[in-house]
Amino acid sequence: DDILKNKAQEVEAKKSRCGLEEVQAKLRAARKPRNFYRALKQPGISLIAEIKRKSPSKGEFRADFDPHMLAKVYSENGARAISVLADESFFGGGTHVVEAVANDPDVHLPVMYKEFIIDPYQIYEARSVGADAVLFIVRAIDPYRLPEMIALVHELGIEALVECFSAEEASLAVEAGAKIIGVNNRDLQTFQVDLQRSEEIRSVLPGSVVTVSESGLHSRTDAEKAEAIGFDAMLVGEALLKSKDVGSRVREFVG
Ligand code: IGP
Repeated sequence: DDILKNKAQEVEAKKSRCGLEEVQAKLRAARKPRNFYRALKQPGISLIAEIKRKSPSKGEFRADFDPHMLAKVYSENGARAISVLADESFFGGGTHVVEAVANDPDVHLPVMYKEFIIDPYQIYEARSVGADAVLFIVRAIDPYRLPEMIALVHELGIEALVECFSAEEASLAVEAGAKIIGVNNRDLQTFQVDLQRSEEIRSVLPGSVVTVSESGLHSRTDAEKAEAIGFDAMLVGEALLKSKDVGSRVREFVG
């Protein structure tokens, strides 16, 4: 809740610095979208590898944090998409970080703009820096606005990963037009990871949606569990970011 209040202020400040028209003009010059949906739908569980400097529960992940190096290593070792934190206050990211990764000549994977999105302005902003997908947290968005937010994302030629914490939220997301649904294994209030809950939520989702298991995955065994439950993809941050040899850790997850 604090995060969202903070975010609303941040968005207002951004709008007054750089109006919607300006963002839309920049958007027209952005690179062409890469297909995030297709990237996840390939055979075998797909890895979305995450780039974040820190998190509220874990602090800084590595002393030599370098988004370019991470993106390059993720790409070269079999990740199928990259998630980059746009949030600065809590995760040490930034829109400019997403922009750098999305336009990095060494990176050809689809890039997701990971942010607490509460306003359509942020969707235009994401596309204007070259993002191929955005994250929506169902809990953070008014339910009646979710369909229009998802429709806007699709109109811009990109995808939305819609994150849920319960079967009710997941059904709401499907009804709102979500094609890709993420189940967060970590409760954002208690920071507890519960794969059982994810399995229950996965079981109520229709086969037509692409599903992503998010947070708290630490080994190939976890990846295989997620795959066995029926997830098409997994979103992994900490386990990769904390590793000395990031490349071999990525290969381990990819299997
Ligand atoms: C990655 P982990 O435990 O592998 O670092 O988790 C990702 O799922 C997590 O960063 C995340 C997140 C979020 C962060 C999932 N949903 C929403 C911020 C906001």
